[in-house]
Amino acid sequence: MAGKLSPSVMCADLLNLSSEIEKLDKLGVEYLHIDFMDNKFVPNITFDTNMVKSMKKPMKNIRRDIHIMAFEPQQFFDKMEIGSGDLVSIHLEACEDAHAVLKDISDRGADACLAISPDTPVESVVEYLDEVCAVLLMTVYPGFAGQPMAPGSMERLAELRKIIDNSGKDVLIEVDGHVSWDHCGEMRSRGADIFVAGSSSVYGKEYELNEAVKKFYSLVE
Ligand code: S6P
Ligand code: MG
Repeated sequence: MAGKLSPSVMCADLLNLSSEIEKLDKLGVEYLHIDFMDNKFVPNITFDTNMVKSMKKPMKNIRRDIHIMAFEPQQFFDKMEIGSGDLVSIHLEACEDAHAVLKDISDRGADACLAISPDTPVESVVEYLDEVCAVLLMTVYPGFAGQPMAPGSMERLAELRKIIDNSGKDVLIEVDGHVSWDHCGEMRSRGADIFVAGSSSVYGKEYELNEAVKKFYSLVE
């Protein structure tokens, strides 16, 4: 399977959100990465639940990839209208019972994904592998775009790939944080499947969006 792209909408032109989403959709990009923050689990706020819901409107084929950086994530699911077609990540560190939250996501028809922050051991995902479509490996500390990669991230990615492959489960790895032009190819060869692209790649200043997307796919084939 070729690498899939999930551009991070917090890095897009937020005053023209609808056309930004339409552009990505027309380019055939698989996912739109939507960072939702509660200003408690992480010290920042991006979109409210209503905006996360509204982002569905301009979408034809692209799918929401909702990354919830918040305590008690279940409280937001109804308002975001989570359902079929969505990929939804919740943080292991933010849930009292991550099994129950992942089940809630799956029961709504969405694809469940477990996110882990850079200080959480990769082995901690093992008991959830039956319940998820993907693991989101944070390669920066959650909360902000434009950060350097957290030390040890490449090694953690290879280790996570090994753990998943040894389990025999069909679980994808999504990488999020400084997935730069320089890093994305190596991340692909270390086993990443879905790439969150932000200010260090497709939303950098060097290329038009269509050129940037093409270049990204060529690096993660
Ligand atoms: C960070 C968030 C990420 C960022 C992404 C931005 O809390 O989860 O999804 O939006 O990392 O990309 P970059 O290339 O600026 O790191
Ligand atoms: Mg994110």
